[in-house]
Amino acid sequence: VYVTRNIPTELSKAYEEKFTFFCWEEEETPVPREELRKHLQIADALICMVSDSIDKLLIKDADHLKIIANLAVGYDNICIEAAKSRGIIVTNTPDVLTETTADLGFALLLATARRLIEANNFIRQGEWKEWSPYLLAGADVHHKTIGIVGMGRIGKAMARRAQGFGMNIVYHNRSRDEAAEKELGVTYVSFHDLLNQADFVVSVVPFTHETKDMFNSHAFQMMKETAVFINISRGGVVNEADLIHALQSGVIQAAGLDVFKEEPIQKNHPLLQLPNVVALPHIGSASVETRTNMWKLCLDNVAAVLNGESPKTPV
Ligand code: 8YV
Repeated sequence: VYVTRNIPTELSKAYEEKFTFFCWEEEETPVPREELRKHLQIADALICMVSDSIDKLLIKDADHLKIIANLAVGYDNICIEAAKSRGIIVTNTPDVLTETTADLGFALLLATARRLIEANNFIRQGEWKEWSPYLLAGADVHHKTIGIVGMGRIGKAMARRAQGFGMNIVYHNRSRDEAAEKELGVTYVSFHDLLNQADFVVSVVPFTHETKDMFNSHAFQMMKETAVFINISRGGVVNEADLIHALQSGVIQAAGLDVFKEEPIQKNHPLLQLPNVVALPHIGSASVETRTNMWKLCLDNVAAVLNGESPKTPV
């Protein structure tokens, strides 16, 4: 079993009698492609991350591979077609990370609206000289309209949190979800209407050919000038040049971003120079408990497939 990061030994221990684990041990650098290719020629199973691109060419040479277990719910980093054509099963880690990712999504929304990072920097830099009425005044969250783009598991978990804040909740999705409407009191609207109405536009869509660059200059133009854009899905759904322009020229008010087109994002990236951006290093599911559960699910899936059984969470 090849693992592109260090798997916690307390988790892999239970499987060591049956499987041999080879891990890429360097925390600071991703496994070089050639190294990965070499291992994939002999591996029966691969455990990988969103930052590993498992493309056609790698899969073509993976003669023994039976399963690619992604430590993520999103799987846009894997060429599913190539895996399918070779009969390699792909699994992901849905459900176990839903609530944790929605917690982070809401934290990012609150931090962006209420300017928490600016406020934290302000006080640490000794700039708090006196109290004034509009010092670091942000935007209210409670009772505003949230527009959730993507009413999947995480979208629904965001809606549950928004209910607690007394928010009006609109959503857009490929297809209408009447069960969610009943259960969560959310209203289906077109993408256009969502952008028009929402004070907070939250992207929770998977990255596909259809969602690529869906948040572009047209979309930002349709949003309110006071709108806050939150992205906890994938950087590829945003046209970043258009977002930078929208944030610089007051087309929208602020953005909270956990994901970027190129990750890791470089320190001098224009998005990181803007005061109205809160940026996080793709930590949506990064709680100790959830990361452990994600590893466990990956290992369960690998063990099932290598034992000739069906995995728990196939893509
Ligand atoms: C990643 C994510 O798994 O699940 C996803 O799709 O984006 C995250 O939860 C995480 O960054 C580790 O790869």
